[in-house]
Amino acid sequence: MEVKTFRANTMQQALDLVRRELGSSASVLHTRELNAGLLRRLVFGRQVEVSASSAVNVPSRLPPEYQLSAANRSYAEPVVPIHLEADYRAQYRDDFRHQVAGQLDELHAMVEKLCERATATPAYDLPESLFHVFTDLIEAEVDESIARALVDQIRTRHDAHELVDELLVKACVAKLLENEIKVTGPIKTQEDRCRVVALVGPTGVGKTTTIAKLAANYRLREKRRVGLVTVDTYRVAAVEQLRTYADIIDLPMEVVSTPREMREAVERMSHLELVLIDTAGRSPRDEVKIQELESMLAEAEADDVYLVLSSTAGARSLAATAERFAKAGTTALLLTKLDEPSSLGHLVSLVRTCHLPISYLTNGQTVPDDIEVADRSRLAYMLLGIETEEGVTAW
Ligand SMILES: Nc1nc2c(ncn2[C@@H]2O[C@H](COP(=O)(O)OP(=O)(O)OP(=O)(O)O)[C@@H](O)[C@H]2O)c(=O)[nH]1
Ligand SMILES: [Mg+2]
Repeated sequence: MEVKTFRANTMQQALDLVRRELGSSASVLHTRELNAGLLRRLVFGRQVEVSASSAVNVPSRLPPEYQLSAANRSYAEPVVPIHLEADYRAQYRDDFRHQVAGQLDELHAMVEKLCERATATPAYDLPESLFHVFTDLIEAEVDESIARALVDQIRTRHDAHELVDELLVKACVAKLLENEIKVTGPIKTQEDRCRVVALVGPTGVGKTTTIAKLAANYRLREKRRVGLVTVDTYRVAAVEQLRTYADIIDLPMEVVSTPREMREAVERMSHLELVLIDTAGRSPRDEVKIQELESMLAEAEADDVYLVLSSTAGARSLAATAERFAKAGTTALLLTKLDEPSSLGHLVSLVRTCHLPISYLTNGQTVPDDIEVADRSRLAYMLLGIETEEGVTAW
């Protein structure tokens, strides 16, 4: 039995081909629509395929008015798809609805993507490498207006031929950010003077763990005389947490609960080179407690008050927290948990707008290893999500 396949843009055209080649007594055995998906249809156009044979005589599955031999048909007459035979109509309707719903979903996703791209794309033409850097910054969650400002600066400062190499462009962007970052360097201890450093901040950001890291490094690696003071009497377990570290590292430790006790404790430790003060986590919205903190640290005559901020917080919350804790007399930022978020771009606005320099960065729970002195260049690369070949700076 010879079966022939015909393809055309419409069912009408396909049936015309069948009629022309095999005659109007031919039997249509099978029909299908090609390029059913929206994308394929957009790219390749609509196509239908009809398989027919003049050698068999199967009962027609078409309603009488649509049969190939229908005498009253003219070629110009619109042909309803062959699927529309009576017993297939319900099935066809369901399939059609399903298909349309799928196509609408596809279309919706495409429109959304286009809109996203339109908002993420600067309204002007960027050289390709600069454009890639721009989209990488957005992906690293750098605020869009900052990303624009950075690429704009690069564009105005460099000729087009200098902007061909993407790595070079990234290095330029990192350099721009680096110039805006302020750091304190490590805590500077002196043999004949006691330096007092306090850590303050919201709850659970890693203050006590960071105190332990600093204490262990200054005591064990730098061989400094270190003491600990905690004003954390708010949480029972908090004192025990610090005492455990003090015992392991073999450090003197005092627990205080009033400004007077604080002054006395620091005086007793004045023969040491470094006194680290741990404080209870405070809500940034609790102005009274933050004010209390300030009075306590004033009695300690703290040289440095590090505001500990977790990089897991959002950009706006970080900025608000930095502002509210300013009342406690903060002198620098200490960023923790850099190992947790998948990108750190949200910290860019904080380091650019906060007037405080950055002291240390912590990147894990391990005491004493997961801490490093903040370095402007390394921090710029980290925040922008640019890979570097150097490993983590050792203490
Ligand atoms: N992933 C990660 N976890 C950290 C880091 N630093 C501290 N942590 C963890 O964060 C949790 C809270 O740490 P703490 O040092 O108790 O935080 P805190 O700020 O003293 O908390 P409060 O005293 O309750 O305000 C602990 O599970 C730490 O192990 C860090 O750099 N990375
Ligand atoms: Mg604590």
